[in-house]
Amino acid sequence: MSSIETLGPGLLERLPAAVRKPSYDRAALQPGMAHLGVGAFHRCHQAEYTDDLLSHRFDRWGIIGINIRPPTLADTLGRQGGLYTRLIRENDHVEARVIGSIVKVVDSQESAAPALDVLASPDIELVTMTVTEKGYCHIPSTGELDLDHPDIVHDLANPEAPRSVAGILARALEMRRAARGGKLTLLSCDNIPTNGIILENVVRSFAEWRGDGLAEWIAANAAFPSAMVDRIAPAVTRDDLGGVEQWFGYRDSAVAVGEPFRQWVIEQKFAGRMPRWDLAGATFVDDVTPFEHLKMRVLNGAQTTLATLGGLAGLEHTSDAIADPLLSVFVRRMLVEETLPTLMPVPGMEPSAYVEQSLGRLRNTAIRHRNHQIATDGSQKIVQRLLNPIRDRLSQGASIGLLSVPVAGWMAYLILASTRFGERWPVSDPYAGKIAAIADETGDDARALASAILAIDTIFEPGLAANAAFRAAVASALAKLLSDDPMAAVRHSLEQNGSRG
Ligand code: CS2
Repeated sequence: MSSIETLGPGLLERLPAAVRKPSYDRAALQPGMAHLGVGAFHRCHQAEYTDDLLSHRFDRWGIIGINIRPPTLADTLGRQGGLYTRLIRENDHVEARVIGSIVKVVDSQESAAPALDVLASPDIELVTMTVTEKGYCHIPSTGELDLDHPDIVHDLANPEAPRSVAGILARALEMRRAARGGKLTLLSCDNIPTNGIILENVVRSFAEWRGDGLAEWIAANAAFPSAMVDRIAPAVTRDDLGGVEQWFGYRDSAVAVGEPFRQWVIEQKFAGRMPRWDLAGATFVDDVTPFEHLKMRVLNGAQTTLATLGGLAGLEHTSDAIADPLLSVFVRRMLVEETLPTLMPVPGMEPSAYVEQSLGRLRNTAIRHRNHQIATDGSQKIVQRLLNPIRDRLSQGASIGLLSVPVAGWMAYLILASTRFGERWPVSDPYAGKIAAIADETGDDARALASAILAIDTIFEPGLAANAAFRAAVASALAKLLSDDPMAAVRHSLEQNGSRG
């Protein structure tokens, strides 16, 4: 192997001119916050905003990055002193920058103890997290803590050695109370609706169960703001790592790649001191809801639609799916005709311009976002992306013929992964086993399959599942999606739901 140098503090002063480096005194940076879930998204989003803020106004806001699930961090970010290259890519354009805001990483996959040490420390005033939708162990249709979840069952029995995010945070807060520690803001950066409320729900449920006034102490000493976060940052590939080596001549095993667009809207509800991310382009508001609906229903709704339908059509990436003329027409019409009318006014944003901007972002061919990656954990995503707008449409007495197709697409995607339907692809979704069992028992009658899946009330709220128009639209689309010509479902729905604009 060649003797290419690896990125680390020693290389900072010798980086090629094309790579921007932190403009503040990184060696002087002290930790003030912790982040749970140091994946590609965190490295392209919160850590970059923090890096921007530090160059603007240096303060004690270094990040301690913690992973409580794989992958481990010690051999990648850890070995590089927390430094990594963040690439912004758009078609042929590449912009590189080394981000310095992560000062330390902690692996806590085997036991919660290392994470708890950090979270309970008085230096830490804020905990941010990207732990994926399913990381909250909540019931998607209600937002309540899922008391049957194996990690929750475990943590309720072993509260001092927790495994779940909720269990770890409740324990950390308990340790802070015992140490007479300071107040803590806990900021979820995951794509679940009212993410602050859900986080607060799951932590409070734990604390109430623990008793001894912990829930009251948390209510007085912690804050759980909601936030809308946005930047497309797919899982990093070998090519991305190779690119840095080839273009810039050093090795970096913690590269992150994102698109140019980024947005962060944060509810102004803090327990104490907060990083002034508003100076770095984030927005602090009183109510995140309109922003969150816009983003989850338009951008994320389009992604899930293209991922499931594109996946069924054998297309690999979002950009391949949106380059398909039929899927491109479908997704725009679905958003404009059915999704937009469900949105509340968003200060400073024109919804149809937002749709065009979002579709433009999805066409970026340099962002290799795999349809299978986006389809992962679809059961945790479809409520906020598709089912909530469908529910709103039904309550307005309006059509849902287009939005129902990707719901059937999600069903077909998991059904076709079952043994009975030929294990078309490997899937990862907490409901994959349940849907495979339904497929095995029910066989290939689409109406019966749709009916059995719609009966899962932790995903489909019973009022919605009982709606005749919704049931018929899903069953009809599902029959076609399971046939040899899955795109017939898309063509048919476009014909049936004549354009009104
Ligand atoms: C994607 C999101 O994988 C997924 O579910 O839809 O990660 C999406 O790229 C981000 O929410 C964009 O901000």
